[in-house]
Amino acid sequence: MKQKEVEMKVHGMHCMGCVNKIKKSIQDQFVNTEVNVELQSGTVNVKYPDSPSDAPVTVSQLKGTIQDLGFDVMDVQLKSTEV
Ligand SMILES: [Cu+2]
Repeated sequence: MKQKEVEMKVHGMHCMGCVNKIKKSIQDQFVNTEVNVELQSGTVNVKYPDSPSDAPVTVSQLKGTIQDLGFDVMDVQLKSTEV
């Protein structure tokens, strides 16, 4: 199965409250995603299946979701992996 992985540098996260807010918001909107947030480095990592049958997740949507919560997205990396 193909999987896509988006890694973003996010500025403005200060505590676990911020972390959970981002996690919950992404997972509420995109059902098949796995979200990992590292507070120390400000890294948000999102993994999702790269299959046409699932509702597509786009990088700009992910970015928008985080920005709508009031955080800055500085750097975005998109990777494709086989799992
Ligand atoms: Cu916080």
